[in-house]
Amino acid sequence: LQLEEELHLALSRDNGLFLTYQPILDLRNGQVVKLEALVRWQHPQLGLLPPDRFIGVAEANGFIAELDAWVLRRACQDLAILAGEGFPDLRVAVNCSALNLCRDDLVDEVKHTLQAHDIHPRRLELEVTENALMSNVNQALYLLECMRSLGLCISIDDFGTGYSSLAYLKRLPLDTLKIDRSFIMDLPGSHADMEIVQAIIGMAHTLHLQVVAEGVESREQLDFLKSHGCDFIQGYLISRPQRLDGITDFLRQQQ
Ligand code: G
Ligand code: G
Ligand code: MN
Ligand code: NA
Repeated sequence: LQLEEELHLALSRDNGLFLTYQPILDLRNGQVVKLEALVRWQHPQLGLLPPDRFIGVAEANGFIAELDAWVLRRACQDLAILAGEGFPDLRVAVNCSALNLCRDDLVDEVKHTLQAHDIHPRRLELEVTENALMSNVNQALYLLECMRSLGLCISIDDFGTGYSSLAYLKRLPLDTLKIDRSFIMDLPGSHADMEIVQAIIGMAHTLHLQVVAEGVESREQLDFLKSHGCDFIQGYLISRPQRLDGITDFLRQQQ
């Protein structure tokens, strides 16, 4: 079988794909307030595959909508489990492929999935990359307005690596901006990155966006980000992405 056939089978049989979650920490109170869902594929021969190995395959073969729908359903199931485990306010952010932004049934799908699992829309967030938003601003604007009226929050992901126009960024109904890991990596040694990160935080706050720094691996990075007003951090310093049971253990230890 070709990789795309195996992936489609894994998806339709719900066999082999699973979600990991990475905590996002609020720097103001030191609490984990949100998790990012990151999909993985345990392939029978190839072993554990990261999304970079198969998201593109799903996109190229016409079933990325199915894959992201699977992720959404699983994330909603897990949100219900988390509430039952004593974390009713914890939120989950899921990644949304650029291709899905063009689907006119996306809003209905999100709405129905939330309803089916009895999840408050406030607990779900969509992460969309900068380029996905900017490649069709009018479409993105319409979709985000719909999502916003459902009650979802929207993040702009991998910020700084794409080609955002500030004029558009100002118009889009976004809640959160995630600074790409590449700008965080060399903090606090790189003078250029220190300036860039400060500028992004300032700009985001001017636009009334909250800021997440991605890929935080050291205490020095945390301290720098905190002292420059960054709102949230995500990265190996806090936790690697883990399966739900690992994450619930982690959350209990944090309490
Ligand atoms: O977990 P990892 O760092 O390997 O993820 C790499 C990239 O894969 C992430 O930046 C993210 O954009 C993408 N990704 C992870 N999970 C999903 C998902 O469920 N759907 C989509 N469309 N992309 C995902
Ligand atoms: O959606 P996005 O492309 O931003 O996904 C984040 C990716 O970054 C995931 O693949 C995740 O595994 C990875 N990641 C998360 N935290 C860290 C970190 O601290 N260091 C590194 N190198 N990668 C990270
Ligand atoms: Mn992301
Ligand atoms: Na990112």
